[in-house]
Amino acid sequence: MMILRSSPPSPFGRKVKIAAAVLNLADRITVLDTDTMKPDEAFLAQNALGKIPTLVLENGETLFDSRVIVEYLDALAGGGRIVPSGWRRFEALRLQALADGIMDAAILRMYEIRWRSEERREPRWVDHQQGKIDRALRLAEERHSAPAAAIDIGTIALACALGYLDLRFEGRWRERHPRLVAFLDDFERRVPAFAATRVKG
Ligand SMILES: N[C@@H](CCC(=O)N[C@@H](CS)C(=O)NCC(=O)O)C(=O)O
Repeated sequence: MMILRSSPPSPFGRKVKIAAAVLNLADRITVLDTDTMKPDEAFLAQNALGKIPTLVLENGETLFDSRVIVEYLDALAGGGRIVPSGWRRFEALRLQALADGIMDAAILRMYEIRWRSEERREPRWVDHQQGKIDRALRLAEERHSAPAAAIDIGTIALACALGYLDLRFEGRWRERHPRLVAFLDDFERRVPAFAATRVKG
């Protein structure tokens, strides 16, 4: 069995869980809940960065980050399943990078609240991160919101980014991005693992 160190709300962990389900590999992975704020020694030995998701292989090797893990799972499933080849590979990886960027900025906003007392928070920093989220959502609404032709690593990552905004920011993105709402509804219908990995606030 492979071990996935993750936690239920992690959008990057969710990306790996959905990828594993789509590739029919979920039953080869045990998920071990990991608290990155109180990392245990074994976890820090597995990933010096102390970040989730981290995948521990059967031979003891560890893989991180989520992008490397999904590439590995795709290869394990025969290759070219959720990471396409040719130009489509770069389109999918670019969409994944955009969605990961939304998640990074949203997580930094959360950490500002989690790690800093109210009087030490920096509104300009929060606005700087929110600007990234707003621009990326606008681009995704314009260019990447058609119902996914294929379920690949780009559309899986986009669904996870939107799901994280639902979880942490009360789904405020929905008001201005009707095409992304339709994209996510369609994704959820086609990928049961999306609903199966949803956590409530
Ligand atoms: N680029 C990484 C980002 C992973 C990430 O930011 N994980 C967060 C939780 S969702 C984390 O581990 N944070 C703990 C920390 O930064 O110390 C990936 O794709 O896996």
